[in-house]
Amino acid sequence: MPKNKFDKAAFQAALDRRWQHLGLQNAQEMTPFQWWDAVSAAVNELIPWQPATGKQDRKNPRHVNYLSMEFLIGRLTGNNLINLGWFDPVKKILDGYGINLGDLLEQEVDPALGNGGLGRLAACYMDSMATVGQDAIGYGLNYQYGLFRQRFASGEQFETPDDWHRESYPWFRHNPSLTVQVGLGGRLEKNEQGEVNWEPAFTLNGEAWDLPVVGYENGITLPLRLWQATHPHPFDLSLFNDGKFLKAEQAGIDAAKLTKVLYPNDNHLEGKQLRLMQQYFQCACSVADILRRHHLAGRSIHSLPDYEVIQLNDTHPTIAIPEMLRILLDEHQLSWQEAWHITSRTFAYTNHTLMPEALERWDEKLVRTLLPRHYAIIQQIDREFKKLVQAHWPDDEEVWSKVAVRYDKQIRMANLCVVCGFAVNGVAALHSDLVKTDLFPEYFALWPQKFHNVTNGITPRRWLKQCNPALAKLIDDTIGKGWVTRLEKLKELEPYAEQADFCAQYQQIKHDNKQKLAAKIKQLTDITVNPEALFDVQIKRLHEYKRQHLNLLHILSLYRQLRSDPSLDIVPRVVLFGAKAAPGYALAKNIIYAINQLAEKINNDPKINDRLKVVFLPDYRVSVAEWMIPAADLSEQISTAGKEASGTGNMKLALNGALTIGTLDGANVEIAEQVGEDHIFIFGNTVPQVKTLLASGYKPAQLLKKDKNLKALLTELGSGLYSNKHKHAFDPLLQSLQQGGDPYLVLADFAAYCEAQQRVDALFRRPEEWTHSAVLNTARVGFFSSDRSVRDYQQRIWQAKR
Ligand code: 26Q
Repeated sequence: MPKNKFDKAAFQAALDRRWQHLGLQNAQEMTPFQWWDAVSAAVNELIPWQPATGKQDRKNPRHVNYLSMEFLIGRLTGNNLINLGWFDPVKKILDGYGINLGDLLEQEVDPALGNGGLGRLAACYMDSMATVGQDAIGYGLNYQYGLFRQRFASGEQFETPDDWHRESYPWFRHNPSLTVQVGLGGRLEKNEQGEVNWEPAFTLNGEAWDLPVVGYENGITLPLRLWQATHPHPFDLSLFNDGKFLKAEQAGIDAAKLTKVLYPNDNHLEGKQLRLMQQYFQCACSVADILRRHHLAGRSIHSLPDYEVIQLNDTHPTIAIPEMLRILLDEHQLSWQEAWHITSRTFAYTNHTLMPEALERWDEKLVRTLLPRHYAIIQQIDREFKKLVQAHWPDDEEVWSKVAVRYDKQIRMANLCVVCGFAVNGVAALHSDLVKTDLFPEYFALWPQKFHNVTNGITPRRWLKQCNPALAKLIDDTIGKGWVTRLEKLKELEPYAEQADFCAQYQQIKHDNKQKLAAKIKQLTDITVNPEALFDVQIKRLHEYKRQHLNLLHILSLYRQLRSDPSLDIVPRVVLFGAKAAPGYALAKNIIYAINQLAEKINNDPKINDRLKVVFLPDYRVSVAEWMIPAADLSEQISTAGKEASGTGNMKLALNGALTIGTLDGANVEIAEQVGEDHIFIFGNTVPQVKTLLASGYKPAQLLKKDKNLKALLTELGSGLYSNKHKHAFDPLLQSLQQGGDPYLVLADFAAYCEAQQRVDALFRRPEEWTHSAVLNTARVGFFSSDRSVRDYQQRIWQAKR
């Protein structure tokens, strides 16, 4: 039973106030967008904004502060209605006005306050913390522009700003009493007592804008607090009086710049000053807010780690650590030992990547200029830590060069996290092992007990109940509704995989979902696809390590086979892509261009008929994922082994009954364990094989000499056939695979990938067997619920004995 009773009269009154406020005569005069706005605002008014328990108890003593530069929450209205248990009553009221709730929900612009996996994970974890009753708050930034919008022109990606209109988003609550002041720049001064004093050059305001995170039918709502930068004064009167007019006004303009735009990089760092300023702003506001709440509860600063844990979503909010030390040292006047004791028991760090180019390092000079006090504190951390390293590895410069926090005039944020935090975790079993053995072996030798694994998860509310209502209903009718909060209950579906009647219904739902997606594809791209075909889906950020170009080579290979043998019997396929490339990532953009050009050729080749279609859906985002995932037959998870920390799209697709074609990378390994090797298509070099290949001097040229077919594919790509005779159109892509040494082993895995695709083709011809496997996928991936991940965090990290 829903714990939030729906008050029909109160909802009706709140709704009426909305159209009255617009100066209309009645509700019917509202536009579809105004309807969405009115319903959302009305519901927001009625949500009891209560924390999980309101109080901390012995069983659940630590409050979680989830710090992340990204929260990719997706549309909120439908999700909140479902979690409140109000979807059906609201639908009924709207039916009375002739308004379709489903259509109304399509009016919402996705709040795209994240890039990809890491941001979406933060959103799933907020949903799960609210649902399992973990008291928590999410801290992030309220960007004016979310991740850029993508469109294609002549096959190329173009970006436009994503103004999602945060100023009129109906789910926000702004609380001016929580405004925080944040200093930046300036210098350190010593006072008469010899104490250091930081005199910032300027100060900004951080305003708190809260979004409700509604637990599933349990009466709990947690805040997601997004900080927005504003200027404390319209302009600086003292500068104005000094005659520095322009400078006086500049301060106000600059302040708002800070939370203007989300950096569009994913698994790649950009050492820009503005990014560091964003990070510090987010951390300073959040730490101040955590301490404000702690003091308000009347607790001693020394008890902070008993009540609060700060979970860092990757290294992006690392500067919160020296910020905490600074406040304890300079404002609370604690000794270094006391401040360290508190801080080092409060912070925990989640690592999301092993790739060196993605590990954050900041120029010492930049940190010193922007944050002189923090720089001095980091120096001291490094000095203290050096004593420990010296004791373990006396005079070993090689070890020090790896574990130092400051080295080569750079500050290494991951090292800072490991040295200062009480816990470090990877995001899938394989990844967490590699964190210990490859990334941080010395730290692991020093502190083995700090290292953990928490395999990622996804919320079944959004990624099954909301996006695939027909399948959710079939499951409800078969095993009851308990799965929504106990996803491991899906196991009870296993026997139904043997029942023809259930499988027929399951298959019909997949078919209907494919038909709906086909209609969307037609509407968005004007391409007609056949819902009977195999829907082969790769959706994720565009990155070389994710190897969308491996998929591309397979498509090209199929196309050549179909051309040379027009009667070739292959299973009809629609290959679907969704991906954004970082605007500065030329090679990734070239891969998009190549896929689009190839698609254009294949889709318009009359000889191919309906046997192969390629569709790159533009502007991939959470709402597009919600259309694509329920309609997928095949899930492409084909990263170079060892590179994808976990992946979470792999979990969403398997849950919705897509079979995975994938490498033994990230969480694919655990998915294969859960679903069983007969129900997944595993291929390619494993982590040890990848290491051996790269160490033994892998040369793509040698491989191409032997594999004439593969060579012919590359030659055809460079022939101008797909690029209006421009032979150099795909040079970046072709060069990286050849002269560039093929660093992600695309060519090395190509043959195995094609062989696995043939296994896919063979199984899809046997629809009963395919559906049997699909049902078993749904039944066996309950482990990947983010509710389970959150409980793992509780047991291993947040509530573990200290
Ligand atoms: C860093 C510095 C400056 C600018 C941008 C960044 C930046 C931003 C975003 C660096 C990395 C990211 C995002 C990383 C990410 O999404 N990682 C993914 O996290 C998922 C959740 O754990 C995993 O499933 C994926 O495997 C991992 O790639």
